[in-house]
Amino acid sequence: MSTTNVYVGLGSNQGDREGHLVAALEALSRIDAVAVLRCSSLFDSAPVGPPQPRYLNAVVELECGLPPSRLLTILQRIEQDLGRRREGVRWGPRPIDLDILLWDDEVVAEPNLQVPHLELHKRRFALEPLVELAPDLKHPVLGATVRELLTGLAPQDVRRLSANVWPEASPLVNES
Ligand code: PH2
Ligand code: MG
Ligand code: MG
Repeated sequence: MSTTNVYVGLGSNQGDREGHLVAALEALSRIDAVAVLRCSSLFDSAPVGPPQPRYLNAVVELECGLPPSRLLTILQRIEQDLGRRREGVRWGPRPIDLDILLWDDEVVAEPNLQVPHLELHKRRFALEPLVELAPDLKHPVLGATVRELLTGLAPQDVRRLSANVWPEASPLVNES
């Protein structure tokens, strides 16, 4: 089976934020044909979008043997299982959000999925954790590395937090 390194952004700003991120991580590690390779630290971040509570954000690196559309469907299922309802406001509050940020150095353009994530280069809450894992990874559309994208970004209120339950020091967890 050929596999791809995939970076998934996790966010939560409702309920037990860290609990939701940990539950999502556990669900990711149970997917057949997916192995969780590494986790970033946790970052507490001011909300981008309408007024709402602060987010907890992180990024995980997966080794994935599935096509992008299949992984997307599974991520949406995990979001639902963790209480996410889709009818909310755009960029509104959510117990869990799982976004495919990068799919190796590939561009994915499908009706319901664009990778790299269209907002990635504007979002410090996604780039900071991503830089921890893969600073030299190139954005396949913009050509800059993840570290360069972060350096060029205006300040945003994003603070690294120490974790309680989240596996702080990657490499981590059980591969499935
Ligand atoms: N996600 C959003 C909208 N705004 N703001 C922060 N700080 N973190 C997020 O994960 C986030 C957001 C929609 O996906
Ligand atoms: Mg999102
Ligand atoms: Mg999303």
